[in-house]
Amino acid sequence: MTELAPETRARVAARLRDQRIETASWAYGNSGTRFKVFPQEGVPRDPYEKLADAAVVHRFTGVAPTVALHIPWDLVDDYADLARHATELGVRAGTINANVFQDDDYKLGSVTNPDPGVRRKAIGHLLECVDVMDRTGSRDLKLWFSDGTNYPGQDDVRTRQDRLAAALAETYDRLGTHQRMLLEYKLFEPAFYMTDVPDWGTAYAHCIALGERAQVVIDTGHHAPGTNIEFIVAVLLRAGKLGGFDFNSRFYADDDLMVGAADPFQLFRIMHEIVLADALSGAGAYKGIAFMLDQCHNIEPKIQAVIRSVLNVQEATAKALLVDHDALRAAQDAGDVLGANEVLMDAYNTDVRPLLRSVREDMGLDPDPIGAYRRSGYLEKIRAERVGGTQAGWGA
Ligand code: RM4
Ligand code: MN
Repeated sequence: MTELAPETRARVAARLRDQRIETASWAYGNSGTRFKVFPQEGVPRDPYEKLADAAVVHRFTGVAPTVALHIPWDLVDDYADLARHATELGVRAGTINANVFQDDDYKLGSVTNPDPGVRRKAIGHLLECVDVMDRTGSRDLKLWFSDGTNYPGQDDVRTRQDRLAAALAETYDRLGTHQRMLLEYKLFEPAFYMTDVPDWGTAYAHCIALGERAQVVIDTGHHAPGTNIEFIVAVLLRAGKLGGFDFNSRFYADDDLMVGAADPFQLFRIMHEIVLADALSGAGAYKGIAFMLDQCHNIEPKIQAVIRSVLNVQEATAKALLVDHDALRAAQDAGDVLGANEVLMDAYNTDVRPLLRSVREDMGLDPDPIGAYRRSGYLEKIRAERVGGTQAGWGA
């Protein structure tokens, strides 16, 4: 690699220092597939311990100060106390994720259920999540609906859209002026025939109807294979409707593997669109895009996997920041197909690890977060300490 020009290095380093990545509380708990959950030693027993693990990720990476919570998996009596605990650990509660997919009542849907009583219950939960946000100081409410049908004719598509719109409107109206609603879409699963919010277009249409503070969230695992996700990123950015990401990677369906593991090039292409639009940090033209991890570490050590994921996002971002925009635009304007592609590939093929190591040193961090974490003995400590009780998982 040719040496980076000092001004390029300084520009990229400054952006990397300012980048923020939110980790998810459920990544620290036990998880698995519908076939088996393999419990791990040292897994948190409650949201307080999840926050402690998240704080460790932040301690070693320096860029992960917030933690997304999932209600009711992270149910506590006193959210103000939980928020205080987070502050003491050096982190903060981030996005609040609603859960209207695990009660028996939701067999035929939550906010789209044919039964008005079930719809009321689901909306009640969404409103409660806004109460939680008020207490934790969270900015974003993230909504993912498992709603859908398994058989043609099972329910009326347009009526279900009406029910969804009504529920979203009631929840949106409850938000404070500083709070946002992030609407997530997913192609299929658990519904197999029709999903009520299957794609970005549907999410976008609902967000447009709701207003400015309703935004689309892109979970990278929620598309059909081969979908050009960076195109969706670009279109939503242009419309001012990209609220955030749930990062993860997938080989087949919604695999929830570590971001950047399956397809680091796709992650680079996504971050390239973000950098092009000056949307990387709140200071840019686009304020407040949430860069979140939504992953499950079923067989690998969880905290280390979250650290790895943060580093993967940083590496993709660093490469995206190295794209020479002037050269790219010149090649594009000249119709130089291969030249333009080469500009992009040059950046992608740069080894940014030395740059990131020095950025971490500048931040007073160990240049090797994974090595530092392993040497810290934290895993051995929690394995010894967290004995007894019920480990956190998807039910708790
Ligand atoms: C869903 C969706 C949500 C996440 C849950 C755990 O598939 O991606 O964002 O909160 O899973
Ligand atoms: Mn998600």
